[in-house]
Amino acid sequence: MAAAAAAAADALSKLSIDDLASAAPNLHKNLSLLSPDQVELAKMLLDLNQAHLFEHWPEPGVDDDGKRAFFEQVSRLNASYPGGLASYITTAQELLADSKAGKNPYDGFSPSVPSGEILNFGDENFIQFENAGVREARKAAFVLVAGGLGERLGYNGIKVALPLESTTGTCFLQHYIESILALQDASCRLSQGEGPTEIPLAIMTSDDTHSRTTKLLEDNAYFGMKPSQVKMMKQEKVACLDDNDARLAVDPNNKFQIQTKPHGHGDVHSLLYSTGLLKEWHAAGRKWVLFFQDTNGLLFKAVPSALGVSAIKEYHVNSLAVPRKAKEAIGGITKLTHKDGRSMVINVEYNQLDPLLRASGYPDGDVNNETGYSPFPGNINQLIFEIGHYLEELSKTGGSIKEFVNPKYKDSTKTAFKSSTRLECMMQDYPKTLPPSARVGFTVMEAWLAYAPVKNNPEDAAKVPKGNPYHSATSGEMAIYRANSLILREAGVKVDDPVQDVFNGQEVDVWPRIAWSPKWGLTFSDIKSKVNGNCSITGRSTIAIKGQSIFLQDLALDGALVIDAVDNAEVKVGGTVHNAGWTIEKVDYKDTSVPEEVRIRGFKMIKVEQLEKTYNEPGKYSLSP
Ligand code: UGB
Repeated sequence: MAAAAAAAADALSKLSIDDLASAAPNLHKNLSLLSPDQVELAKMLLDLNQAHLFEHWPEPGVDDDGKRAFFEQVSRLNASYPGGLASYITTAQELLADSKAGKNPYDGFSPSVPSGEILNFGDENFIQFENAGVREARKAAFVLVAGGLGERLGYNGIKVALPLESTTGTCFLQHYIESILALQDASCRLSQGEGPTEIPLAIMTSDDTHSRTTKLLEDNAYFGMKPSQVKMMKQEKVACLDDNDARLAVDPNNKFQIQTKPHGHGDVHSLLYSTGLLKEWHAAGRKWVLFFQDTNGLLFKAVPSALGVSAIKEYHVNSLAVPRKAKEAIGGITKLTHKDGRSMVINVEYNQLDPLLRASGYPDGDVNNETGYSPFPGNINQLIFEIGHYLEELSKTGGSIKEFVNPKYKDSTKTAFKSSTRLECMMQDYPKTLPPSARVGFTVMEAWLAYAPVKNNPEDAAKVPKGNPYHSATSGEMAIYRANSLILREAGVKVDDPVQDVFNGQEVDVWPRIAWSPKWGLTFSDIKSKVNGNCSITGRSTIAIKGQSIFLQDLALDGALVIDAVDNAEVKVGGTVHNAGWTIEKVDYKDTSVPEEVRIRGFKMIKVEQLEKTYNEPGKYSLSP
């Protein structure tokens, strides 16, 4: 202890102890508590003009544990940010100065509508891309960003644990894992030969989501994936800033902690790099990394074709996009051309697109055109990167990408903030640092097929302007039924039109409740091969298909049907199924007697009568009531 104190004092004495004693007298008095490493950190903080952090430090002997905990946190904050706290604070000072000066990050750039690959579900082109995507899939790795708390949704649990639909009750994480496993099986069947046979999944969590995500996986045997296939990466929060000089904010609830807030999903790049995972994947012969978000139940319907586009077009970066309503809260894919000739295709976040357009000769800003949509396709943050190119880039940048700061100023002098701010970063900003030679493309798909996130709470969703998507638990579930109905229609099934209804103040189309497990219908060709003859499903019907080899043949369904079969059980389902079925009962989101995951969607299923069959043994079966 005495030796450590002496070493600390010695280290500090080299940093002009007199200056320190006057700059941070309370720190100076507590020197004996610090290790040499902590002294280095203290020096750095003082160099960075952070002496205020020690102003309230009491005499040695009082709250010493708090003082030690303070330096442990500083050490973590320093280690988890590329370039350390010094780099964080310097960048913050620059960005805060730009923000105060009202500098436009897109200065010198003019926006225009980019061109990309536009896919039409079910046509020959789409099927070709799907087949190519399935072939490539075993060389892919998936990355789920799930560190966000989902404040807009206001749900108390983790979002990946929410059911994506209540017919089967499958949660998002289960659906994602089963989709990856289905892709893995299909890909290995198609391309037997050398190469990887397992598709890994990395999940980025944060302190807000880590333990609950791990528990969800462990409690459910990783939903069928090998535990070794799943890699968890936890992102750290970053320090909050109190003023334009980037002075770090003391936590209002603990004066020995720096206040921290999430840094954003852009952390995923530095984590993939610093954990060595990207290198490992590259060395194992993988070619693609696919990033996706926590609550889009339609996503995997778009994955095979989008991956096919990446492979055939040899894109280094491919962003999935959907037609976007003007001012909808998703970023717009935009071509930005600089006065000096440079250009890039990039996501412009929804709060920046409208002002950028207004400042660049579009007086009406972000408005719908004659198609009823904004001409700028909506970024849904499903990104596909070619690993070799990505790794090369990260080897240069360490995974740090362009950040931004968004302080809420007290008044127009822009000298004080309403509350502390911090630097943030977004994963889709990765292409901003790429050279012009990089092949950056995008793929547009219809929103009904590819995008139905669960982000908004019922109250806010009900206020969404008419015609714009709700992005709520209600619309997220209804979107699954609509997509499955439309896909079956395209495959030749007669599916009744939807009826309109209102749940939690949101008017939605209610299609027959059609749900299937990913291994049943991964691609359109797959689904078509499992639907034969004259099949029909009435509007009040529910069908859940769980199994790989279940074939619908001349099935007339008017009621509820649930079929569950092990992989080697081949089941032909036909004839007329008629029963009272399942009904939908309304639930109010304020009714706290109902579980939260149910009341946020505004309805529950009442299972009145169904035909339910389970096939646990391999064999050939026929179900024809
Ligand atoms: N996330 C993290 O993992 N860590 C974090 O620190 C923050 C988030 P949001 P956002 O799909 O509609 C994005 O909050 O950021 C995860 C795009 O920027 O749901 O408002 C979090 O768990 C936008 O361009 O979305 O908007 C979740 O999985 C548009 O594409 C994911 O990051 C929009 O999504 C997204 O976080 C959209």
